[in-house]
Amino acid sequence: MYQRILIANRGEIALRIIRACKELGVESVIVYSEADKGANYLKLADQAICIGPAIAAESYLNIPRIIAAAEVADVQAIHPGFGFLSENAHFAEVCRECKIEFIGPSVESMKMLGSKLASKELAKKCHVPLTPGSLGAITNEEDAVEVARNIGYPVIIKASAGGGGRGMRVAHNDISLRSSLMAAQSEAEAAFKDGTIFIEKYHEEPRHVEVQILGDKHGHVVHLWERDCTLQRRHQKLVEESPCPVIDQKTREDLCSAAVRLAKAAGYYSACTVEFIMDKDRKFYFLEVNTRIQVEHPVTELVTGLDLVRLQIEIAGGAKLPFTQSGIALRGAAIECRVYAEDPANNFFPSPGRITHLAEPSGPGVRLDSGVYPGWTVPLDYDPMLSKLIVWADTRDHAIARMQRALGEYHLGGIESNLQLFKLILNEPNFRAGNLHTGYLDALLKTKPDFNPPPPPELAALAISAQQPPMHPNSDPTPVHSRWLSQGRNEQMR
Ligand code: MV4
Repeated sequence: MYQRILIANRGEIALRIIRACKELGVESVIVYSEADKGANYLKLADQAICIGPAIAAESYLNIPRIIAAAEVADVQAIHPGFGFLSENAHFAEVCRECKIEFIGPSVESMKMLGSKLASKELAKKCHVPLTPGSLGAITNEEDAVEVARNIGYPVIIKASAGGGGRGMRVAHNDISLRSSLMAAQSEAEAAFKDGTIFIEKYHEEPRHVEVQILGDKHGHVVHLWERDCTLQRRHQKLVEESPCPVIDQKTREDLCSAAVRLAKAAGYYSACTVEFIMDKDRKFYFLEVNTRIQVEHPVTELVTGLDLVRLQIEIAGGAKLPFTQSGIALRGAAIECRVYAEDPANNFFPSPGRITHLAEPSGPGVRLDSGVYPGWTVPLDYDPMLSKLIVWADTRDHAIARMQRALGEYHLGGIESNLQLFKLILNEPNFRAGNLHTGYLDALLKTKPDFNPPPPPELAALAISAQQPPMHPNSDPTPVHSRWLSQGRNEQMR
């Protein structure tokens, strides 16, 4: 096992990794930016090194500074967490050149799975169900129209290098397809320095279901069952759960074994997530692979009893998986709510500032992964996620009751948060019935006056409706405020 590792991240995931290190008897070195100098988790690490100013490009995304810290502290490995450098194959390559282990997959699997087209090609080879579409890049309008007519409208244009919904456009006919193509291409070129695009049949009102995978460096790959992450808003997940409440055991086994086939074919080691879309007929279609530990990993930890971060560190050090597939049980139900410092009553605008009061939930089956404390000032510079409240119970109904109880114990003062929104969601008959799709929350909020900001007086005077147009993946999914924070968004950041 390593003597010492460096954690190249911040907030609750940094603390999560420090905790895994302590349990492993590994020393932890945490890096931090000037914005995080007062963070409480810094004291829990064995060493803390300031790597630069608040702006992520000069701290958490700055490869030379992170490598310099790793060399000064003489660590053997770096855990990147999620967001920031976690899916940056160049960073993994630099680590390799510096003889520092990157706690994650190989550079080669990161590069391959980072391309949606390459991963779709691999998925096809191993008989993982794919959405009908152009198998390969679309390079001209005529090919696009031919593919679209063959698969039938509506279609979706996606960037091969994109992720988390960025750069997607929906077209309902030849005209809108033709007019969207160029824009999609140049957007992708600008955002990812890769203008490669492809076309797929567009699924309306799907569910988002993903499979947790673990592989070791000896060729063993297992799944840790699935998570349902359908409840989201503008590609920001809000509630995740395991198991998916609407699939039978046969569908579950098919889904999970498809994900294992793909990870095996990619020669994958460490943790990854294979994402699928599920349509109304409960048929699933491969979307993409996330080659990092995800925000919602605790949901899987609670239903399997495993420690994913510990396993990532052990696998990086060359350990064999300590179990086989038949030893991984799926027990009970777990739900996670992501608590953000943002105001649902004001268009989910970030609400940074000082936390003046904090009461945290606890008790049976409750886990709180939090990066904040009373007196902490939530910086504007990064993703405004404060904590994750995760509960486990023997059944989904009991887990919902437990989450409601825990939410009732949770109080945050001094800043706005989305805690009240979760209370509303957990009371909704459709949520309780597991009756969800990716547009569910937007549709629900439109029916709740408390969650629709009143129009500013000058607009009200002009009688402009406060109602928003329906959200389509072709409109810019990034809320205005997070475009200001472009470099700092966790998870979605690449
Ligand atoms: C789709 C889709 C419908 N049809 N692909 C969004 C994130 C990116 N990973 C893929 N996404 C989608 N791909 C086809 N062929 C709808 C979405 C989508 C979505 C997917 C998962 C979770 C939330 C979503 C919200 C809007 C659109």
